Amino acid sequence: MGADNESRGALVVFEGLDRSGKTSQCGRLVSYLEGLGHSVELWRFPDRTTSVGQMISAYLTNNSQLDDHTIHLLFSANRWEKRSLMEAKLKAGTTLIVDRYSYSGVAFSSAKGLDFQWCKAPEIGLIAPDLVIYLDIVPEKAAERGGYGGERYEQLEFQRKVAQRYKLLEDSSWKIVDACQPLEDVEKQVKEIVLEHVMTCQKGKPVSSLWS
Ligand code: NYM
Repeated sequence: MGADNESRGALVVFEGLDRSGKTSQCGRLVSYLEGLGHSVELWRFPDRTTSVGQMISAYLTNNSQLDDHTIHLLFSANRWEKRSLMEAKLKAGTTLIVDRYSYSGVAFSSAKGLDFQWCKAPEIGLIAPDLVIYLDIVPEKAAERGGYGGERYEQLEFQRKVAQRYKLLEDSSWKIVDACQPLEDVEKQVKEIVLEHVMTCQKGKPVSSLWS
């Protein structure tokens, strides 16, 4: 894809509860876009490969204990350490499909009882997604899908609280897709929505910042 000033990649974020199908949908979407000849990369947060990401991973797997505020800021720092690379990729014409972003950060931490606005504050200034696909599933249905993996947060009662917090974060960049449908139906809808947004970004839609 072209890398002139007019044409840039799209920042497409997938959000949803644990076991809502984000990871499968992201993988399928990337293959589809690659097949159409787009420059595209799959990213995920937390990015466990960095040193901050390793601290987060140790926390999620119960190998370390951290204060709730501290882990919240680490999740945010993990996005900040990728911000300039993200901007460079988008400007060079690469579309980024991102499995979780700032919305997860706020939904999960505020579900623990942290102040909602406090949770949003460290995300201000990160690149705003062009599109957020929220894979909507009732927590009970998600829990039925082969069970949770045993990481921190993967409990039905907590996921119910997360779902309520997510609802408070919906904005005009969101498209809500019913994730209880068969995988193929979800995939078809996702492809249609994403293609439209990729085209809009190629036409020169400016990059904007959270949370405005
Ligand atoms: N999570 C993820 C947060 O609590 N805050 C964040 O900012 C992000 C990006 O990490 N249960 C939580 C949500 C998940 C967990 O994510 C690990 P994944 O997608 O299972 O690797």
